[in-house]
Amino acid sequence: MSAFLGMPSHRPLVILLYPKVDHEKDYVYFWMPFSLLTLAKPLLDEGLADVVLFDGNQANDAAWSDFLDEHLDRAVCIGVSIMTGGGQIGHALDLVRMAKERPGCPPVVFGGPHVNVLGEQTAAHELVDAVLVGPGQNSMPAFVTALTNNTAWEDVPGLISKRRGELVRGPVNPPRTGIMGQYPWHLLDIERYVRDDPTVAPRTLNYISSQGCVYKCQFCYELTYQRKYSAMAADGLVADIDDLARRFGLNGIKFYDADWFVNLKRAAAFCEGVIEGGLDIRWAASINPNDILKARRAGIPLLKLVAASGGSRLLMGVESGNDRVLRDVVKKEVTRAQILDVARDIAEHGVLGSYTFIVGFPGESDAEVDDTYGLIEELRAFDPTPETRVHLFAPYPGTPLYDDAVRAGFEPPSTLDCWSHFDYYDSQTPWTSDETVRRARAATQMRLRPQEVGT
Ligand code: B12
Repeated sequence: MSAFLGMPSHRPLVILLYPKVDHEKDYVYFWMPFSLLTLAKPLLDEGLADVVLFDGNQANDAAWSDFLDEHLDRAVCIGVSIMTGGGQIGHALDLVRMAKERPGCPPVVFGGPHVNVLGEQTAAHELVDAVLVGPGQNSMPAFVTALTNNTAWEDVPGLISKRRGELVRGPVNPPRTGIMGQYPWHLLDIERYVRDDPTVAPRTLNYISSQGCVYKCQFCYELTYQRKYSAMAADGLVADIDDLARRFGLNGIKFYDADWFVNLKRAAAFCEGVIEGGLDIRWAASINPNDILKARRAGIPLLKLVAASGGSRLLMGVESGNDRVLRDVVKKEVTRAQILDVARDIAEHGVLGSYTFIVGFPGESDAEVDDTYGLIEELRAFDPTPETRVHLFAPYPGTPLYDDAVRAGFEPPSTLDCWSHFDYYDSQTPWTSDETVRRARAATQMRLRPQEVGT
């Protein structure tokens, strides 16, 4: 019996928790937690559980306490999503502690980007009953089934758990993700996530249409997907965006895929679908410079289609203006000259380019950093004037440059508690000077209202 006739549901309840991310000062862009929507979808679609979702970016600790009063009795587990940095791990542990202090708290399972690279270390924490490494679309339904059927956790893909002081492991959870789109929007109060984004549109919502990336940037977490890329097909994506826009009165979509343009045929078909379907939206997405070069070689008029379908902003990780750093350190597979060429092309199509850079790579010389600032100057001469944002190199666990950073003297946190307050916006590497930090901040110029900073 469902809650449909006013009767209580007899399905088990899964609590999903997205702990708060501490933003930079005045950061405005927190968005719908797709990490959890993607987990909720198969649980609901397969009728395995009812789901309630708590977003710590929208509600405080007191609200979590009320939420536990209301739901904890019925819950079979609490699923928590964590990424490294932004203080999210600290907030996760605080909220889980509050739950664990209550009688009858069900198992707490952690997943998400941090777990995907530091699963064992996370599982070792006293407040963590299990972690599920890899895409949760695969593992969460199996975990909930094991809980409700009272069967062994060891069969759950990606599982790491403690038993009598030892870590127990499930089978490998492959990095390809599968199910995406038509998310259970009713779990969120969507209106609270709509943003007036000056680079997109007054009523903009975020969206994720793919997972994984095919490039090899040596600092990037996406390498954990082992270049296995999963994406929604263009027609389903257009339909889902159309449905969202109608339901919630949206006129902007900001795609937060790692690289929205990996599949160029899909990208082109999406643009055509938006044009043919007469969707009145503006949209923004991330792109790798190589995507534009590949589209040219394939004869796909990519930027023309982007502009014609309402694409207003392209976010591109440029990383460096120095060819040695691009080639040997980042493995960006593109030269400075090619970057200037594609950026000019973007501007000529009337699309806002938003370029991000990284300074402070291990072994990077001052002259190489100067090349990056020189490139920023050149890019800012284009019309429309691009946004530029300079990040400090941050060593992310699981990436090749993390190991280089450790060899160069970076001392990583060694426990989940130590990661709790790790903040990538402060310099974390001993070779990065205050002057490097100051210069990076000064070169960050975004097209936002005063005092706002976003991505
Ligand atoms: C949106 C976003 C944000 C938002 C916050 C989230 C929000 N809701 O508002 C904002 C913009 C605030 C943000 C901030 C930061 N972010 Co961010 N962010 C993203 C982004 C672009 C999308 C996240 C998303 O929805 N992904 C889609 C979902 C489906 O993927 P997922 O989260 O990985 O979830 C899957 C699995 O991990 C797993 N899973 C996730 N949770 C759980 C939970 C359970 C229980 C289980 C079983 C499984 C599971 O299953 C999911 C489905 O497959 C990702 C990049 C990306 N495209 O993923 C980066 C990313 C998550 N961010 C990252 C980082 C590091 C940050 C920062 C901490 C640092 C920075 N410089 O950007 C900042 C902090 C800001 C600050 N200090 O000011 C990294 C995390 C790397 C890591 N090792 O943890 C990512 C992966 C970007 C990257 N490639 O480096 N971020």
